[in-house]
Amino acid sequence: MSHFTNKLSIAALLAGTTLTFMASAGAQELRGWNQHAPDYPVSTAMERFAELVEERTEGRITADVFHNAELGEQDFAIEQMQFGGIDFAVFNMVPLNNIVPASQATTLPYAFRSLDHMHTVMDGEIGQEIGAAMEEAGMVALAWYDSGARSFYASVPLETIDDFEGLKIRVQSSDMFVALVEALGANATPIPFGELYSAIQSGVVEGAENNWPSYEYTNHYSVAPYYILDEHSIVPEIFAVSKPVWDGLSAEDQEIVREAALESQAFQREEWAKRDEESEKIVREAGTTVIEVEDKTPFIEAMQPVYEEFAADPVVADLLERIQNTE
Ligand code: GTR
Repeated sequence: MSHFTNKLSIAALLAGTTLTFMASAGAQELRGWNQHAPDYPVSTAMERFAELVEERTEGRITADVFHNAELGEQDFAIEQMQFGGIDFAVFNMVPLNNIVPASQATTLPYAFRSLDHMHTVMDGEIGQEIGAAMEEAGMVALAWYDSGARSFYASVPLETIDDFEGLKIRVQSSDMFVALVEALGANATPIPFGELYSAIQSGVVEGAENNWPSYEYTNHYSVAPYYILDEHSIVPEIFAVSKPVWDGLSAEDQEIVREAALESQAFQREEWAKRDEESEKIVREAGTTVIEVEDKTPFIEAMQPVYEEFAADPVVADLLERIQNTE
């Protein structure tokens, strides 16, 4: 590097530092809650959102994502979001079940036929209506992330529906998921995600349910190496901004934030598809017993009581009917 360019780059560096300093001095800082490790598709997409927001507001708004549930477990984070203690987050729809009844239509077993079906529903009018219900509960829905299909796994052989009898299974805090597990003849125990590995290892529970990537990166497959692909729920995840925080943004910044969330959604879905495959491969290669379920009818039939209980709510019933009628 010549003396001249050297001097120039130092000048540029100094100018840049001053600019960054000026920008961050008056910047609004948003804190984002995230359940997962930094390389998980939800995490990298949230980081993408943060970059876009900072860039497009020219540093007026900065966004920091706290991974690995560093700001607290999911149920706590949901409460915080409702009054602005946390500014933005990505939540699974299941722990929202008890708070926003409309969310139940998206987590009822076998409500969505495929990931594509889920996308069509959530990206359309029904997704907007569910978003409006979320907003009444203090969270502005900006995008829907992927989370694959959830299936059961256990530390003991889990090969047919009969193996569920008497099994202790961890669920998220959702009355619907308690009912779903009980409909299979098992016992449900709500436990935070971060405590699940040791709960399985120490025998507090024998099983749980999740998608390939969560089953894989938490190493649950090493303590619960029987995975039965019943694929009971294709659950979307919500990218939301806390309503009090959202209301404090200018219309221009709201637009930037909304657009950034939607772009992060497209990125997340691509990353999800890749990670889903990779995780499945890792788990299978590790020697996990994976049971394919060719005919899901026994599971669908066993879960009917869940429909009777939760689709009795007229809001859920109406959403569900329209979900099922969406091509
Ligand atoms: C994951 C989801 C997390 C959390 C977790 C769980 O699939 O991405 O937000 O809900 O499941 O089971 O607690």
